[in-house]
Amino acid sequence: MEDLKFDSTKRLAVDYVEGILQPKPTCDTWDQIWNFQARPDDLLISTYPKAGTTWTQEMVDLIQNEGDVDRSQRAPTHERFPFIELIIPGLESGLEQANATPSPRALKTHLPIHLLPPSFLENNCKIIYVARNPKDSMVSYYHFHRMNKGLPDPGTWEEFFESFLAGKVCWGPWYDHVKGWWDAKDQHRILYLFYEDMKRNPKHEIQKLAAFIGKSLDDKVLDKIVHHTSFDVMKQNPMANYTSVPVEFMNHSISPFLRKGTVGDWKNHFTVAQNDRFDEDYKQKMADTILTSHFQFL
Ligand code: PPS
Repeated sequence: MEDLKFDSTKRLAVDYVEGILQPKPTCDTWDQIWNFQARPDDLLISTYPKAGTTWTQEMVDLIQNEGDVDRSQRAPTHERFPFIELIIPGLESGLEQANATPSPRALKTHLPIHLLPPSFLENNCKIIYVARNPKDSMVSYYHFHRMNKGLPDPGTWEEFFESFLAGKVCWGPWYDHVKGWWDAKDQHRILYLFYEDMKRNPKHEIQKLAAFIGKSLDDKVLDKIVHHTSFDVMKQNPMANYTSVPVEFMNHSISPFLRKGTVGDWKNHFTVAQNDRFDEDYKQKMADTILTSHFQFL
């Protein structure tokens, strides 16, 4: 870690790429990210931050490896799935990692669809998108900012609440993100899943993922994958819980990466006034989509 250029006592600065807030190193490398060359057999997992990306990655890896748990523990999540737009000075970038990975690759992004490198859609890559209800996403993102030096200081909960509603958080407004990917899903090979469905019936969602990936798995393997991707088991798995990331970057004693893993934790954070304000704003921003019927949190 000696040649690390990232000063972990400070947080990364942020800037904008086409109106979307991003960590500054991502903005500075934007041309390369935009020109990233996807390969036709790439599988991309795309989410707004904190939607259940890591959970889905673990499911996908175990599906691809037919439930082989030892194989899924070959490396931490962030090495098994290069995060294409993640640039941390002094560390191997997501682009470098992806370019060095042999096919077939499984990759991660949080980019809104209009910032997705065009080669993914040009190559008709399979894409898995996961959405989580915005109230729980906001709460999870707040705690993640607290423990992760790669993101700005979130300020108080009240301040972060306002930033989230204004879309002034990294990767931009939740609303445009989920709607943009939803609108694209029928024109491209996009499987659109929901965190709440994964909680309610993980086996069913794993079956959907397996069918999309093109793997036929027997019931015993499916049950094994359900078990190994449960919150409690993943929380203890150092290859899936981000504890392999140096504490200078992610401090799990402030807030663990696998924090609660529940639906409805927003009720422990939102005041009545915040909830009213959120619902009013949500109604306006989501008036033009049927996607709202999937978020039963109100
Ligand atoms: S990131 O940083 O954007 O990639 O984070 P992401 O993985 O998308 O989201 C982290 C939240 O997902 C929860 N999580 C899970 N929930 C249920 N079951 C399992 N197995 C699981 N694994 C991760 C994780 O706890 C974060 O949510 P919160 O609400 O903060 O607990």
